[in-house]
Amino acid sequence: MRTLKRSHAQVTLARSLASYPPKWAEAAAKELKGKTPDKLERQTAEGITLKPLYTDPAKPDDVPGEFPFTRGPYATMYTARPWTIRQYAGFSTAEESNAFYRRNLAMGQQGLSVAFDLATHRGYDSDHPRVTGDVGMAGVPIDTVEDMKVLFSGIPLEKMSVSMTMNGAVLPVLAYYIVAAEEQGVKQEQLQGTIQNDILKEFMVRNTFIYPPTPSMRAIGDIFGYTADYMPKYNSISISGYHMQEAGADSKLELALTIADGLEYIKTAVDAGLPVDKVAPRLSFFFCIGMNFYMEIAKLRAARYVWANMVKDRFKPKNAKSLVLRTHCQTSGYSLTEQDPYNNIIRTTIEAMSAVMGGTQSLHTNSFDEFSARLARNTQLIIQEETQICNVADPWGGSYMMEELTQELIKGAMDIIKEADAAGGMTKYIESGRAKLRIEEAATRKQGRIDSGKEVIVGVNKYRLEKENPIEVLHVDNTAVRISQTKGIEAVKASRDPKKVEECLAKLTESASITNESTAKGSHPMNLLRLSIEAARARCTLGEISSALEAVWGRHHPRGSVVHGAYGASYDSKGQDAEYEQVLSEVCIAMLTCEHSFNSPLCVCMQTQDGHDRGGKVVASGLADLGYDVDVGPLFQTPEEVAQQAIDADVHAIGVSSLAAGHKTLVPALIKALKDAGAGDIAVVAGGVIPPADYDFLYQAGVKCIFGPGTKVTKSALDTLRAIEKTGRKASA
Ligand code: MLC
Ligand code: 5AD
Repeated sequence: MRTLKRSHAQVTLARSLASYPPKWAEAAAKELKGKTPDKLERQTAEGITLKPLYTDPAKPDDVPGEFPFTRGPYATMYTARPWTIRQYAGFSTAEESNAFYRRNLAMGQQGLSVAFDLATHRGYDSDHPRVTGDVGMAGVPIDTVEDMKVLFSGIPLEKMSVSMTMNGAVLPVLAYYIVAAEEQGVKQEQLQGTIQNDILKEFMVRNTFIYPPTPSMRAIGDIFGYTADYMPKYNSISISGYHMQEAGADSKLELALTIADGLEYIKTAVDAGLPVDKVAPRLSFFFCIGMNFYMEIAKLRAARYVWANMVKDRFKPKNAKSLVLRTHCQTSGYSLTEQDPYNNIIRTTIEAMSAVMGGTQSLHTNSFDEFSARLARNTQLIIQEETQICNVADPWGGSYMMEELTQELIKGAMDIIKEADAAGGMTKYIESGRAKLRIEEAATRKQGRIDSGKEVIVGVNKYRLEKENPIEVLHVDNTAVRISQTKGIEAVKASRDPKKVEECLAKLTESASITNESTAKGSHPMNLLRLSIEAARARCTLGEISSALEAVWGRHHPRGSVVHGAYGASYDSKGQDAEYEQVLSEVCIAMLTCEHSFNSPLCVCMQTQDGHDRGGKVVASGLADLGYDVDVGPLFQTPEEVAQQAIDADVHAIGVSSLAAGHKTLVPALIKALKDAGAGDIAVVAGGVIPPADYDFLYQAGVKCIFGPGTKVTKSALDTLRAIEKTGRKASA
């Protein structure tokens, strides 16, 4: 009987091999653990057989799961296992976020993805005075390992794959995760998941760094080393282009800079003495999927091709897994609109389709507002379970258009990567400011195209509703969260062994102080993740661990800048630009009249830990083209610091950009600080993601204008001018 059965299996395999390219059929059978790929064929209601793969007989090697992986990282792709539905979330407290995760997992979500608040990102405990407005707002606060234990309470970490979006405070956060699992009885080698750990893009776009680039890369190298040794199922990084597109990069730029970052990370690991095959198989990627439907599919295909080829050429790995680009995708937040917000459900669905057709491994879907979690999740479940989309791998392969777009992106990305190489690699390219500038130029051009109507956004610059219906948004009581976190910190501090704490922190400082030069002289630093794990066990707080490193590494302070000419250039001499010219001339006349003689009339600032600076910078650049003299404040200031800087620069107005929900605390504090310093006549205007329900509160507090998402820069320019005129503030001599 046994012989008969085997021969039947052999016959089926032979039949499969005959109907599919043999290399693919063999790889597919392996992924299916012996099952033959013909089992993946589906009969449709029409009586047609849908095959798991369609190929060009002239190109038998052009299949998913084979080098260069253009068609997908796995042979069978979703026909055997669909992507992971991994919704990104975190808010208020660890208890509330934990309850939210558990509800979602019960309803079909498949993996977790943690959003931390900005205080945690930037290495501050919740009781630190710099982060008053940020605690619990755009993510969950984690001060000690006790918070992390609550976050995952009742969630078996040996089974659940968890992504954590953490870059700046990556050492304490990963250490807390490992220790929280340990105290659940889960071993390090069982942990599966991903830490974002991608600091290079933070310096270009996301801004939640703590330390300067060089020591930040040391921390990453230590995490690579530790996870390669002890956490074989854990993805040590998620190399992100997502935030580049969110900051305004087009798909080609996003693709190129992300791959270039990835190459830089492998180089860092190899330079630190780690073999490429130890690190590369556990690098993962993260792309943004916007509304350019075909281009986004081509981008994922091109990314896999470029990565496989470049890693092969540069690092000559032996393990084929080192060449495979696996990625998470998130639908674009930037493409969503405040106006006519139900359109966002449609946008997200279309973007999710691109991500899936491009072959993503994991996906987060936004929905009509950030927190309508059920619709967002169901968008993915419907694609997975109702549409039959999962039944074919790389369905776009072989399309004339898609193949050509893929090739175009490959070529374009290679050119940009060459430019980064010529600068000496990504770290140097970023340090030169060129990478950031390229993104800011692209962002400013895009804003110009939208404001001038060349790029249509339904409900915003075309088909706009006469009247919007108000939408309820989640309100987090920031003060209550801060008080409860502070109590938690006090309780942990009261229960721990202070001597042990001191020892752990001293070891971190000592290891951080050992530089490359001292290593060359024979002094080898202890691995920083290992030391952070010991500190986590001893109940050191996140702020303490971060400060122990900051003591030697210092904090990184970026400089603000504006892009000149890109906004104005998007307006042409026909049609819409009458408005542009009018605003420009009004501002220029105001600049020339003595009464409002503007020395430095406007300061655009981003307060406390809110690092989302695309909006603020694009508006600043647009205003500069429109005749304003703009001073962009540094990131991460307290309201009092912003007030002082504005007074020192003798500005007429301050534009506050807010994206992380701190406006209700921070903007009134700024107005008070101005009044206290006798500068209450400086006009404060605000922009960014501010729910209309908060507008009255802010007007009451003294804000002169509020510019929500979708406001044309020309309008902001004119309204701000009127506000300045009303204050009657004169420039000092
Ligand atoms: C998958 N598998 C298959 C298969 N497909 N096996 C056989 N046949 C197939 N067709 C196997 C894999 O080999 C793997 O096992 C396992 O199934 C899981 O598949 P995966 O492809 O690794 O998926 P997943 O575990 O979901 O990992 C996806 C990932 C990872 C590699 C992209 O890095 C990830 O989950 N990233 C998420 C990042 C994220 O959520 N970021 C949010 C950022 S939000 P094995 O054994 O090989 O592992 C943000 C916003 C902000 O940043 O700014 O705040
Ligand atoms: N919860 C859910 N989604 C979030 N995002 C940011 N913070 C959170 C959070 N706490 C998403 C938004 C944003 C993108 C950067 O990540 O979609 O646009």
